[in-house]
Amino acid sequence: MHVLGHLTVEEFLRDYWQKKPVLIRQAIPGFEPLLAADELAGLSLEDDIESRLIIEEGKTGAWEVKKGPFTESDYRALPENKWTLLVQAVDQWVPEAAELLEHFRFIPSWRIDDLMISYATDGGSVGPHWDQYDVFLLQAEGQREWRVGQMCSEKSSILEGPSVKILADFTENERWVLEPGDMLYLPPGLSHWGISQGECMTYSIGFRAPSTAELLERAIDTALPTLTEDNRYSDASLSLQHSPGEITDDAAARLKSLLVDALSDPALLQATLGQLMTEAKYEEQAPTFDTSEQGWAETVSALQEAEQWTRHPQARFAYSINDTGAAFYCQGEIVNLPASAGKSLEVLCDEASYDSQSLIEAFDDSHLKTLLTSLVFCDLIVPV
Ligand SMILES: [Mn+2]
Repeated sequence: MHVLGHLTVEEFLRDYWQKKPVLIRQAIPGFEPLLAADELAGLSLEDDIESRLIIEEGKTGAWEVKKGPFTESDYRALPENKWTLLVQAVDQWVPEAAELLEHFRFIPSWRIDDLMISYATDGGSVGPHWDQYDVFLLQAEGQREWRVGQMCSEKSSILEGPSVKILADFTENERWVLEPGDMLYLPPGLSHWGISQGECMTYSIGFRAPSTAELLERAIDTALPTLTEDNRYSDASLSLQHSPGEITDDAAARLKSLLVDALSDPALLQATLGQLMTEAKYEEQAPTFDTSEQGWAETVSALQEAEQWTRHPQARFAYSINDTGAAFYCQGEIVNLPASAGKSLEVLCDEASYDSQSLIEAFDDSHLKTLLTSLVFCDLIVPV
């Protein structure tokens, strides 16, 4: 399904992605909500599910935030209106929500974070704010008015007091009322303010982008084992400098090229992204990747118990291919494989589900058999 309405994927990527907002009327014509408001509230009672209630005029002041899990009495204590329930990672609990995310694979799948659902009563909003991440806001039920304003950064001033970040200043540039099926894309940093008109539900398809600090830390961790005492600062091009105590621009340039060299191997850089971006959203709940001791015969018979298999809803897969071989990434781990594994890894990472017989036939090399065995016995792929 194409969810970009009047835009082609190429136009969207060229003109809007990470650049500017775009409203897509009837991105999903006739869209029906995947779950009812009381079912969403039901999810927020569960211990494993991340949820928040935001009350505009709360008992502890403006923009009171409560963290779930909630109880029925939390709901009974709410005011009549101007409150919002946010439930994170609904795709990990509701298969239809995971299917909805499949339509956003025109962006690399390892960039997708989760599907958050917000339910708001009349006038409900989480205030004018901005996020570090790209988001598609799909109106699922009822109407919400979205106002977008200025670009923001960590320097933008935030109201003191509330534990949600509410912008001290919001300069409105545009506003739209979204109907069910309409979708608004917002790039990172753009201030926005969505106010419910009556009861409404909005689905946020959010993306993950690691910070430079996280990436650098991970890249260094990956590079360190490859370095020896022979890798060292050198200055064979040294010329006489006026002041012996000065650390010159030339010295800085030598250091720069040394650091770039240490971090420039494409396999190292792919592994940095692959490991970081496949970390589970909730590591304490998600299955972990481990090498299984089971044999291939056990794997085949386990796979044959169901016709169709799919990724565990909390599993994150990605892969890379370069001159030295292929690598599979899962739950923050890396498995190095021969380049010939590329086709099988593509199926594993890109297909929404797998036919068990085709999997068995495609994973016909010893490395791939070991990988598939681990995925089956670690519950990283599961029967549909
Ligand atoms: Mn937001």
